[in-house]
Amino acid sequence: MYTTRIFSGVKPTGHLTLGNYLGAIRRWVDVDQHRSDALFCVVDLHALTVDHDPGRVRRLSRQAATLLLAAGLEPELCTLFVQSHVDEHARLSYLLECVATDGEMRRMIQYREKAGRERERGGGVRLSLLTYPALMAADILAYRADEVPVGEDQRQHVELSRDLAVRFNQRYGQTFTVPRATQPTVAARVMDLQDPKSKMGKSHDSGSGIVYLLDEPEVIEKKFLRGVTDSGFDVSYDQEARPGVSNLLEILASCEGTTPQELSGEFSSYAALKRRTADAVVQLLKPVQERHRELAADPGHVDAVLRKGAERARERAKPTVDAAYRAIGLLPPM
Ligand code: AQP
Repeated sequence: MYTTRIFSGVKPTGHLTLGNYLGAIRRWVDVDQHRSDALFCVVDLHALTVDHDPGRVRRLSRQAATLLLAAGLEPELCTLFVQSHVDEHARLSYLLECVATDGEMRRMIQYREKAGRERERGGGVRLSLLTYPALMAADILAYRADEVPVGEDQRQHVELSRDLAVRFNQRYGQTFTVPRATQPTVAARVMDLQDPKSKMGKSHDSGSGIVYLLDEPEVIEKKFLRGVTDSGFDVSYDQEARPGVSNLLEILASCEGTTPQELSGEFSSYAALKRRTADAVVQLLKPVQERHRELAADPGHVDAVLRKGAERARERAKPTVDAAYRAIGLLPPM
């Protein structure tokens, strides 16, 4: 019986990337599922906050679940499920919208960036993009999670979840655990290989700077070898002055279990650094890709894991969400 509970998730808005893997998934597999009551979720409702194709979201949801198993999540050790299969997320989200303010939602960096992108594309901005952090807070608070292992880009949303938990507890009585974000020491923010000032993001339009977990080895090599580096020749770690090289050093350090500072002295050229990083990533992803091929051939198994996972998740979330409904002043069903 573990005393720590962990919750985290991935959005099926695109194919999973090296950023998702190094920033989040690898820790879930190697550490978190072995030391806690851990829940991992394909957060499909979040994929509806931007322009989407229904069939694609369904395919990507299944692919994300299959990849999480291929990466090494074990259904005997953790709970893997799809967000929309557990009604408690949406039920609690509304209550948290009644606790949050529109000002704090509008301050979220991800909202401002994504709303900007949607406007550039000429589309409207969905209201759900603004309220997304309330749903994300519901994802976490429904399980009374203590820890939320995420990449750096999600820290602000976890901070908001903390604020909402504290505010709810103060106003309506102790209901939620106040969660905290955890992030890896290296590769908490993997950058785009073509634009090392921007995060490697799965829903970005151009794929040439984004390494996807299912990219063929030759494609991975090509992406690294063609990646943007910085002016000058020395291979030193300086995220401000040398973002391209520093990103490669972070990725390589994460693959090899060392630090970018330690690695920086080992290279006399950018080409050598690119080559070794490409090789390290290919090796790291090889077993995941092989296992993915096997699992993709057996969708019945993945469905069974998700069905069982949703049951377990529901059992955990319902008492807390019911308690929140009572605490906030809603009459229990007669
Ligand atoms: N580049 C990254 N470096 C480190 N960690 C990352 N994560 C995402 N990108 C990086 C972490 O992976 C987990 C799942 O991410 P997500 O599915 O919530 O979102 P996303 O991959 O950032 O993609 P989006 O939101 O669909 O769109 P874009 O592409 O616009 O960002 C999280 O823990 C996240 O921190």
